[in-house]
Amino acid sequence: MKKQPCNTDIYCLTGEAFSKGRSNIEVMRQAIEAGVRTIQYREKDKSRLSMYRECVILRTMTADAGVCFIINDYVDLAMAVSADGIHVGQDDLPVPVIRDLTGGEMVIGLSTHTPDQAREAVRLGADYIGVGPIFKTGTKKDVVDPVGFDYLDFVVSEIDLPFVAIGGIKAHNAETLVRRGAGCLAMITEIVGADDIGTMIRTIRNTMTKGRQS
Ligand code: 3NM
Repeated sequence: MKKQPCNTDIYCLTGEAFSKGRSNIEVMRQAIEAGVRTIQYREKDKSRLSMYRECVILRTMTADAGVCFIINDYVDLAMAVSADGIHVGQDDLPVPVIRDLTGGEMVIGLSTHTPDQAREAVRLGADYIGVGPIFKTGTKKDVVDPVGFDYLDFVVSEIDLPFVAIGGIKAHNAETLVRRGAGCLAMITEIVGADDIGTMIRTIRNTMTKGRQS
């Protein structure tokens, strides 16, 4: 059965360059231990072989823990390690082509930044969308300008697809996003760059809970 990557509170992406010297494996081990249920492997500058080797290990860790494992960009890598899903951007292979390549069970996520892109994601049959960057972020190269709350509000009210908010999300702004209807928040630097990953995840969870209650 297809996994539901956005059916959780925190969607954690790798980013070894921001991980304070720790490996992706170590950081994700701590995130899984702290209860994160969706992980995306995202590395832009590593060799395909080292990405494959890391993903083999992460696939075992995530499968053992029942965690959803998504791979960014590389359809072949996602298929090679039997990931639960693949996440692509606007300039990648079209969603229906990826669907043909990967077959029925692979979840397909698409990054979107405008209302037109969100509507197109629905039409193309994406399983979920990324909505961002909500705030300014230095983590992604060639990132578009922040979309702010307008685009988030549009998706909450108009788009009938699971989504994950992304871009510059921190413990201190998580509450506001949840209050506006974003149930699932994706983060790189706030989590992988934290001195104590478990404590950071608990802090984010607490602020998200406040957002849900207000
Ligand atoms: N995608 P951080 S923003 C990978 O808007 C990514 O589609 C974005 O990193 C988008 O949590 C982004 O450190 C970077 O800001 C998120």
